[in-house]
Amino acid sequence: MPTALITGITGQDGAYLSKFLLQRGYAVHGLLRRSASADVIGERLRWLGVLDRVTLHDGDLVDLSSVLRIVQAVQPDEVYNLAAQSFVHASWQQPLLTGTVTGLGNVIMLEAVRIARPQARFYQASSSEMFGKIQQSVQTERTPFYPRSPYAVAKLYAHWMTVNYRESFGLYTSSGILFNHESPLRGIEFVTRKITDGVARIKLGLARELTLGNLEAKRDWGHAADYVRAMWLMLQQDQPDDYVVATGRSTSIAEFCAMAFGQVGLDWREYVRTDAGLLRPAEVQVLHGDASKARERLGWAPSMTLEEMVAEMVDADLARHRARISVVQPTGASLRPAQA
Ligand code: NDP
Ligand code: GDR
Repeated sequence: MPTALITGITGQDGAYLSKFLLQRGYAVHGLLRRSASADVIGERLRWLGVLDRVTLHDGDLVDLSSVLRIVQAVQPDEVYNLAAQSFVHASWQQPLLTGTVTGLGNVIMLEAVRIARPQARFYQASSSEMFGKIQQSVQTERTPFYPRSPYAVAKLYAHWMTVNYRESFGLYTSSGILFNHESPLRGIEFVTRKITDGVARIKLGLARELTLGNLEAKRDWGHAADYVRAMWLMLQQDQPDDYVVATGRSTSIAEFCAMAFGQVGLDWREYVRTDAGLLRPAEVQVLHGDASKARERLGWAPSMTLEEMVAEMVDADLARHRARISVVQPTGASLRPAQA
């Protein structure tokens, strides 16, 4: 039975990847950082029905001793480094933490693998944010990077360290340059989930409006379940390499709003307000990926359309709020809108 170790197992991608690997007969282990809210930390894994099928190990990505001990004990065949401070907006308020976890954390993981399990195959969660102020209208593995946030700068450091460990030490390290991918398990601070949650609350009479920032920004959005498959495919190749993973379709926040509100028969323009306080100090205005290399070499293609994903996310948020209404008064704190 192959063994995988996932950092960031409690996040969106960690949960979907766990389910994917379990279905393929893997023993799945994950790094779990200590939280005062331990009772809710496994919610995504529970939602996918896999919480009791993964083995969680206490540790923190920025604590080499804990990571090293876990790699030594688990002896993984594959390591997926998904842990990060992943919210771009927060990275201007917490640049040092973001640099430490999102940047240096990757090298801590690489070191643990180099010392304790050098034959393991290593996946790094790189990001389309590294393209930032885009240098080519459609981005591929050969497009020059121009990061626009402390988050993207940290990811770029981690990306090049992953390449460097491959070239310096001959480790099997691959980096997936993944464009935005969403799902019903997306954190509520990210714009897609904030919108689908807002749609559900407005539809059910729990809120009157939704406040957003830049409506003109465009993203290339796919579904997380499709993108974790690409991560796994990368580690099944004979040689490690870097791959862009994207749908090739770029959509604005305003267009996403139109789709999500349209899903419940509402006109988004009647409900969406903008607040300059939600604009970013330096914005990534548009991202549009070309995943030809992943398609040709990995045989990867997305299986779900944006319309299908939006419908799934809106339906899931409607179901969540309906379930809460049945047990909580609508004025309860748990129903307050996200402020991200
Ligand atoms: P999430 O924000 O949902 O998950 C992040 C995970 O990292 C959580 O499990 C979190 O734990 C964990 N984590 C954060 N800090 C630490 C730490 N110090 N030690 C151990 N674990 C930690 O991210 P996603 O699942 O969306 O993304 C996965 C990875 O892919 C991230 O690295 C992200 O930057 C990257 N990425 C994501 C894209 C996307 O569109 N989703 C696109 C491109 C790259 P906890 O639950 O305790 O907070
Ligand atoms: P992003 O995702 O920064 O692309 O990073 P996010 O959903 O936060 O923002 C996407 C775009 O929407 C605009 N926007 C808003 N964003 C948020 N969060 N809240 C709002 O109210 C709002 N209004 C408009 C933003 O300005 C931006 O242009 C995600 C993360 O998953 C990263 O970890 C990952 O690396 C990249 O995707 C690829």
